[in-house]
Amino acid sequence: MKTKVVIIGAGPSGLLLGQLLHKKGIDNIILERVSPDYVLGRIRAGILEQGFAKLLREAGAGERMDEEGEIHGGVEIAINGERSRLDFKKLTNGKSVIVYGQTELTRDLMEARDRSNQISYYEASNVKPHNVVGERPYVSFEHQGQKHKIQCDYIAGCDGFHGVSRKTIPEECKTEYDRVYPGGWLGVLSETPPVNPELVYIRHERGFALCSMRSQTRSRYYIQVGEDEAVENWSDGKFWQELKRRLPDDLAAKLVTGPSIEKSIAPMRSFVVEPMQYGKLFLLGDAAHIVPPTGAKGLNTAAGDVYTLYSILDQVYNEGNEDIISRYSEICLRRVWAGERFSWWMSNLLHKFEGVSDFEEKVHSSELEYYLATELGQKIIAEQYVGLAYDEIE
Ligand code: RFL
Ligand code: PHB
Repeated sequence: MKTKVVIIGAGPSGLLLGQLLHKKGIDNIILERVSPDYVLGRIRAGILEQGFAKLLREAGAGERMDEEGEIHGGVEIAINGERSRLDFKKLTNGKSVIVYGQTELTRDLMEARDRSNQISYYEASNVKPHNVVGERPYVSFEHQGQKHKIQCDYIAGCDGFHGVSRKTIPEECKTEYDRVYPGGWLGVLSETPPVNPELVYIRHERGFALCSMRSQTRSRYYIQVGEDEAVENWSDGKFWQELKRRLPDDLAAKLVTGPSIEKSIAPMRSFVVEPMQYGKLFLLGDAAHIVPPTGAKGLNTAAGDVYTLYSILDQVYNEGNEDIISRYSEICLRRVWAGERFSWWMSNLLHKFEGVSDFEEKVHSSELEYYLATELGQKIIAEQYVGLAYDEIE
């Protein structure tokens, strides 16, 4: 087999890249380790920046998001029971975010791919990139008991944090920056109306909480839990009780509870690999960087990588400009580190982590109050939350 670009991984990064390249006449093949249903079963991101929404439309997969996604013009932050609203329209010159689940947009991208007749292999095992620094890169894999080999010009590693692509880069050719936070987020999805029309991020002495949603009838709530917590220890009743204790009183009184339809613990980690490119292999999304979920930046930063690689490959194939290839990592990393910094900052200010002294807790609380009390401070948070503009690639 032969194609221009082999894409490893059919998460949002791989599927979005595949569609955008296809629209520019650049053939590609996607190789995914698990089945489509397994990919769709992962309940993850919910907040899309405008840049992401634009790319999804460009990929021909934005129709349902535009119909069903909710535009949010603000977000709330509560500190020990006191609520403040960040008005995006006012603070960011009319920008907003869209509430539309990762599961839904992944489904839309899968359907767009089916319509495009580009090849995808699901349940592909032993996927392995070869010759990535040579003239003739190829990818080998197994599918339904048969061995295959695809020759290509470039390989896009969109295979998430545990994928094979990053591991292909020799240790001496990469630097990894890593920070693991103690504990994680216990999330519950339920068929209940959201407690507030907009998201509420909560700093509380018992730990962080977040009220989010997928629609007006489906809520997504999170509470920060300690390092050795397991989902099995959390009955629905115990989850709702703990959430209520962390909510401001007026929200606790309004909270509608119900059976969970999904419950999982997400770890909190900051991670970046540099560079994000090795020969003809490019890393995108979670394969190259991870953020704690607090700033809603994971998927959105992945979209920044997709935008950069797609713009570069468009210039390579459609304008004959090959020089631009070597700039991929440098262009991405500027945006990546901005997202890392924001997520790290939001996480530290909103969570209660083991090992942080009472003094530091007071300082965090005061810092957050200071930002929320001034328009300038609110602007700094709002501008980063709605997302920085993509760099022009030229
Ligand atoms: P994914 O989604 O992990 O997809 C990678 C795909 O690669 C496949 N794969 C392989 N395929 C072939 N061969 C191999 N050897 C392979 N190894 C792996 C995997 O099966 C998988 O299908 O990475 P991608 O596409 O880069 O997408 C990244 C996003 O999923 C992630 O950044 C976000 O979900 C992070 N995130 C959020 N991001 C936001 O922008 N806004 C949010 O509101 C937000 N909320 C969240 C989140 C992540 C969470 N969790 C669970 C970590 C909330 C949570 C709870
Ligand atoms: C979500 O709805 O899953 C969500 C929203 C905002 C975040 C993280 C997750 O910061």
